[in-house]
Amino acid sequence: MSITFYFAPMSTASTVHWSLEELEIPYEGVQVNLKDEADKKAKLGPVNPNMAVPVLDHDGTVIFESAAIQIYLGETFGVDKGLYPKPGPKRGEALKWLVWTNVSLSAAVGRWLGNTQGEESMRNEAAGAQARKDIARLHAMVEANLSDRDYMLGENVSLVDFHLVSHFHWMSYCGIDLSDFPNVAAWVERCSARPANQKLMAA
Ligand SMILES: N[C@@H](CCC(=O)N[C@@H](CS)C(=O)NCC(=O)O)C(=O)O
Repeated sequence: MSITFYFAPMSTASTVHWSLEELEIPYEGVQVNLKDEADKKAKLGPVNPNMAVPVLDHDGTVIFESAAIQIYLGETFGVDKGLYPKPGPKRGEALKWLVWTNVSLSAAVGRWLGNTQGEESMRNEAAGAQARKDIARLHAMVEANLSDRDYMLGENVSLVDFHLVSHFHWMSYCGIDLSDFPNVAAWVERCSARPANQKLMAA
């Protein structure tokens, strides 16, 4: 079995990096310098026409898009390790939150960044303010989900937590604070303290 993982530090790839460490499966990491077009072309060109990290190559099956990779890792390795639900209602919940993270939450943060901190000529104050409101509403969804549980799917930690908390790390880096969301703040802290994340943060 061989897994090659294409990543860049402090990027969407961090979500998958965390899961690989938690799953304790051997992989070869290929670091891509996103600021170097030649490096990107050489490393990502053959595996991702979208020219972005993360990419996972598992025995020749190449997958891009972080949510798709998490789902693949979960189904392939996570069920046996207790980090992803078996098929059934909990699996449905896992899919819901993984897709929501990318399609709703990450997209709103992208809109907010583009309209407030992006290239000056592309900024739009009203669109930025709307995106920030959307982010708060989406945070409230996570806050409510965590009101009766320690982790997104219940009492057991899962790849969903690593994926979503990694996005919260990114949002914190972008200046989005959690003072109005105590359940989220406690959960981010709980998950971040895990040895796999601590190892990656120290690397
Ligand atoms: N929706 C994609 C986003 C992938 C993405 O945009 N990755 C960024 C890093 S966060 C990237 O590699 N961008 C290419 C570049 O900066 O040249 C995913 O979740 O995997």
